[in-house]
Amino acid sequence: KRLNGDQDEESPYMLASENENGDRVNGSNLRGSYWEDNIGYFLQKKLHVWCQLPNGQWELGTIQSSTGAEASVMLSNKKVIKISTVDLLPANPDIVEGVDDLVQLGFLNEPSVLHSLHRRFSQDKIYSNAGSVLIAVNPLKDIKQYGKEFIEAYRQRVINNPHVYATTDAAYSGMLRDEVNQSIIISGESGAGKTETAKAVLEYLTSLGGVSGIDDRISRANVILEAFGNAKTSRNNNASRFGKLIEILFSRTGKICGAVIQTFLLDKSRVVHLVNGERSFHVFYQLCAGLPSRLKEKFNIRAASEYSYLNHSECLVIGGVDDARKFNILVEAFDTLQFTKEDQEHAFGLLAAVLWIGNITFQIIDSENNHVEVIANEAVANAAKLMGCSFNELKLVLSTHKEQSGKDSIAKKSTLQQATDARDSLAKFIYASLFDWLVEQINKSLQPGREYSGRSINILDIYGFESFKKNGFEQFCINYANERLQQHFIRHLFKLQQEDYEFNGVDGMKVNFEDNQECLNLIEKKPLGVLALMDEELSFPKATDLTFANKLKQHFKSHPRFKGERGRAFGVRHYAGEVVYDTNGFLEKNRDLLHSDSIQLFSSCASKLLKIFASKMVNHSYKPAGSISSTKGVESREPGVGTKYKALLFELFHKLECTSHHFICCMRPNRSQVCGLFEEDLVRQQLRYCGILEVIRISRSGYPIRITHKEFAGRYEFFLEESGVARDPLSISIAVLQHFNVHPEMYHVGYTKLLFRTGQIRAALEERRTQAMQSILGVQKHFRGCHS
Ligand code: AD9
Ligand code: MG
Repeated sequence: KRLNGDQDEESPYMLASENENGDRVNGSNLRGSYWEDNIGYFLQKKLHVWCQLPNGQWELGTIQSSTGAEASVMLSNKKVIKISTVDLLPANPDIVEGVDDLVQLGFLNEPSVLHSLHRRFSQDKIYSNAGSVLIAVNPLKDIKQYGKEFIEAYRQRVINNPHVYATTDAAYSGMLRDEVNQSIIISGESGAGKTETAKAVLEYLTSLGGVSGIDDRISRANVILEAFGNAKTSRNNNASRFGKLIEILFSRTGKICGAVIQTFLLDKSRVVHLVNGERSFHVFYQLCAGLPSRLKEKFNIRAASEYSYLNHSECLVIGGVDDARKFNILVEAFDTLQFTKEDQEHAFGLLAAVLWIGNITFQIIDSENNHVEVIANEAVANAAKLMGCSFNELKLVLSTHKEQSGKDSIAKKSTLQQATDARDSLAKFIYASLFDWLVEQINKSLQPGREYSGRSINILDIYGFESFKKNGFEQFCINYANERLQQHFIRHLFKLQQEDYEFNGVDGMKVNFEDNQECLNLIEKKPLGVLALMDEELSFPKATDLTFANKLKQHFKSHPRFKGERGRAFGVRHYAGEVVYDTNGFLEKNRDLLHSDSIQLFSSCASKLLKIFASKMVNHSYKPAGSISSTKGVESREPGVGTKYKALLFELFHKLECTSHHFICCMRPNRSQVCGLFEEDLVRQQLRYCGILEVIRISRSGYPIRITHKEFAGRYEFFLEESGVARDPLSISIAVLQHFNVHPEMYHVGYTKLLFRTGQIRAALEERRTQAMQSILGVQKHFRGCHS
């Protein structure tokens, strides 16, 4: 019935949808009262119901008898149980189950949505629409629904099922039609399939063709970024360790003519420290396995197992991945993007330098003061050679540090901890600078020419929400970025929509959604938020991770999103679950200090790239976090990494604000990264925190398509016989709708916008418009032909 859009007075489906308006996610408020009126109908028609068992799981059953507050229900295994009607929810008939758009579910409740997704997943239908949001459940296997033929079918609209290609096509068509830039925003926890989805988006867009091979260059750029920016974690064999926004630029004719890639906070600590069972960035293993022997000899490259930065996690290979082959693909990508062979060699040389730096060790020379010196071995020699400095220069930088004494700085011998930190900082700096340099070079190669029209599609793919046994500064930053993304999602799908409805005089569009603003306040509020307190510690020389943790506990002891833990730990109740962070290393990572003598060393190195990196530091007048700087006489402290990251995230989401949004929610089907397994509790958790039921509810009861009168009138006024007569856009919009006899039920006329219940009217108008344009062009061509 619902599918047809008409409603039967007697049908319980109508009662359900009416009752549900404004109900909680799992529909718990509706349960009792709903059954008072409808249980007889279910009993008589033997309709399915959902029963919540004591373990929280929902199972299908049919009501056998009822005493009002209690019912006897036969489950699918023929077992009959007695259950309170509070634990029952109406189920949808089989024909409605597994619908493409969850908005079409007659009964909207959590078990129905979950069951529908599960059923679709078992049939390899991993994509479903939830109103304007595309849900993608990671299949963890090749579902054979990608590639040229599928792209063409979606492009020609031969297939209309939900798919990442359909969403991308909607973005592309929207950009051309409305001349508004678009964003495809991909969310989901680690391992949910964001990066693969982003690749499918790119595949679709690049298939549209590009100016002078730019499409191929964009695809290959992704190969480089993945090699240098992804790694195996315990949750994902190809986990992104950086966030990226790719902006695809288009020409007037809708062809790709360039791209801009922006990256966010690389997890560079991974270069020097790995958790057991995880790997460093893929490129290191690819280099060791695939470098041609001439370069292997030149850089003294050995097997990955010989490098301390790689071997300490006891995980050197990923099942099914051929690192040597991947290295060849990487080199092909470098070639396509026009990196010179010389630059490629420089980059590989620096990777080798990082590996050798990791093998540098120290020995104690003064046990009283714990002072150390570098052990002179092949590691120092190789590292110095690859960096283009002398053995002694490198030794000196690693075993001494400068301390400020009044206006002077004095060189002091380092302790083992100081020397190890200096060594690791050097390695992290080289790697992170190399990554930034690569992105810069890639962007140069993707720069558009004069054909760029100003139109673009953004693709956002960041690292997903993470919660490991041990979580550090990196997880804190990653989860903070995901909180920001979640707020953007909530803002666009709920807050702005509701404001729009209110402003345009549509009542009753309130849905309850879980707002994560409170958690964002905990992290980013000034002067009292975790980031601000972390920066405050930069000014206390005696501050430690423990004093920082204690400060947090003192300030946030009654904050609903904060949880004090023992010792150095603290917990945050994130939108996607609670995470306990160990503050060990927080202050040092927030400071991210690079000693001035290291910068000096880089400037004097023969390596071309190191020289470039050092000059960047000098040109950007690098100031260590926490140091006092003065602008126009006002003194302030240099912010730490966390605060700078916050500014970057603000800038990113601000940039996306003025674009038209397309959300894709990726979901992890199980915890074991295996195909075919759908763990309902895990998917339920993701459905809840993404607010999918609320998204469906607002889409179902509302007007998901909203166009300003100005835009609508501008595009369709020409259909009117008396077009061109000076009239306000609102009157023109109404006249157009009346001209086509659109049923008033299908739309709402707001103060600034027209609001539509479905996209059909817009699509039909567009089709008419295209036909009209084609016939005008045809006539013009005909006359031009006659003329010549
Ligand atoms: V993280 O936040 O970067 O840790 P992602 O990006 O969400 O994470 P990713 O795209 O890397 O997850 O997917 C994880 C793995 O799932 C991939 O390596 C594939 O093996 C698998 N995957 C994901 N999407 C698909 C798909 N559409 N088809 C087949 C897929 N396999
Ligand atoms: Mg990823």
